[in-house]
Amino acid sequence: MESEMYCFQCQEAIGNIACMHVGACGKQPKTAMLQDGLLFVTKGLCEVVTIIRGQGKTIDCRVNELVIENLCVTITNANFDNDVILKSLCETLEIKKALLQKVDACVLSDDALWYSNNKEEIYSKSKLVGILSACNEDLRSIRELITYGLKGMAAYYKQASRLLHCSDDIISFIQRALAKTLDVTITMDELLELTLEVGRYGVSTMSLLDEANTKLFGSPEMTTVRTGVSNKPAILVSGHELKDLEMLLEQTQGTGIDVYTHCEMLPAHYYPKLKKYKNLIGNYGSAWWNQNKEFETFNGPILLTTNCLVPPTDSYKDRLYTTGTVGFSGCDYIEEENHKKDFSKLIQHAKKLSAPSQIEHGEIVGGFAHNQVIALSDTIAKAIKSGAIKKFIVMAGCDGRSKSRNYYTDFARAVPENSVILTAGCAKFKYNKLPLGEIQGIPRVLDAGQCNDSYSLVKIALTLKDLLELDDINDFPIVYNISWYEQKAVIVLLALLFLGVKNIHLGPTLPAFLSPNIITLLYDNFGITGIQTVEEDIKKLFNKEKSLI
Ligand code: FSO
Ligand code: SF4
Repeated sequence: MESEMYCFQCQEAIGNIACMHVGACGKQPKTAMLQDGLLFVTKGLCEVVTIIRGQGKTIDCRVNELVIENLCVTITNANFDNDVILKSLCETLEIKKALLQKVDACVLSDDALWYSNNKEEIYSKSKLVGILSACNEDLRSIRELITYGLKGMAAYYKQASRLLHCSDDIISFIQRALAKTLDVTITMDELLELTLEVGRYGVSTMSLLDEANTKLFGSPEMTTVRTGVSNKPAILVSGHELKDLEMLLEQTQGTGIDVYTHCEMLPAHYYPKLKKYKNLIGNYGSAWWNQNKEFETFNGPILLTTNCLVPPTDSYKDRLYTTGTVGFSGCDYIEEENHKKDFSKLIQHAKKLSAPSQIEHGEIVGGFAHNQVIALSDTIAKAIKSGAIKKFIVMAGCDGRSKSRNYYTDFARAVPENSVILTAGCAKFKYNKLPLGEIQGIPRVLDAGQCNDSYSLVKIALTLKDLLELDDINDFPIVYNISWYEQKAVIVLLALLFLGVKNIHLGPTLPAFLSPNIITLLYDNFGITGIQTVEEDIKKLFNKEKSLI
């Protein structure tokens, strides 16, 4: 049967090949087609913009914003609303057409020049420009690796820019790099060089977001978060946008409505300026893929600020609100005007609904971003020197619905008792409620925060390496067993490669978009491998003892 779509950008690509008839995420062929079209016209826009910049002219803010938004809209589990995607596609074409008037004589690709304002023509073009339009498997693979890394970078950049931390350097790089993916003359070596450059800019973007978050909300600190519920009606917030949560907390104060976090919003509790809100009660539930179950029992309105959105069931669809680049046809959308969002609709809605049903009762401890861990570095260094801590293992990344991900729960249980797990991202929900204990007062699972806070983990490793007077990050007793799901994990991976981290174990499967030759290349150059059984991987990662002092 001929495929109706072709998407392999996330770990759930069916059969670890591609989603060809409907996405495992629920994406329909028409949405996939429109997303392909949106990416195509965005790349064309980036070629035009890059030439205009090269000719010494400035680019309007809306153009820069649009490129970032378009990339975010195509991220896994972000936007399922065809009308929204088509609208962005048409706006991009119009902006590109206007900008073409500004270009001094030069050669542009057919892709950059393509224009139509006819819906049927736009659909036909979108059908032709999907992933399979590039015929060389290895070039396609590396181009997609770059594109997905840029999508992840755009997501983090968007968060930072909402906190008024912007960078022309990052924006122009994203545009330049996207434009290069259209260049049919580019060589494999040039693409590999570009891949590492994406990693370099990934580090800058995560650092920018870290600076934005800590400036606005303070440095994360060790915090205990409740997982039970109160008896008041409440709103649940998911996704990564701390700014949305802050606005909602401000607006719900004194209304009798409580606020809970879900999945990647859990780390909000670690920030001093957010945890001071008395109506921020606790965390409800676990990782994104459990939302059909957990949103149903929450009983109140839910706000999705970024991916990961699972198509809602009818039982709570009328309680689901989206904002930012998230969208689902039939769900209310909260607009932003003059940097403000009005959540009164959710608050009024919450008042009519009952309190959340209790699904668990306990605590989660987190807040171990770089400043908190560095404040504990003397205690940690003593524990390392005394031999109480032998090794650190980074288990950052994403969670997901595949059963094979139970590997990470079993692996966390099997990690030797003299080792500490460093985590960030929604991967932690596989083991953050296990009683894994402490070493000399240091919890054995140190959660730095959201997936972008993987940046903190690198900073922690570098600080401890210096403290132990080691020359190379790879001499520090740290190993990596990372679980990936979508494109933000791709930028985290490329950032780690740029920083010189070697021998990363990546699972639960290696990306479907990597061709066999590119997998070999990543193994030869960086030692990246897939996972095997818990027993084999524990043996591999913990039996090669490195001298600590
Ligand atoms: Fe998870 Fe989803 Fe943060 Fe991702 S909620 S999977 S890598 O969007 O962004 O870790
Ligand atoms: Fe499939 Fe992932 Fe693409 Fe969704 S985003 S269609 S699950 S590969």
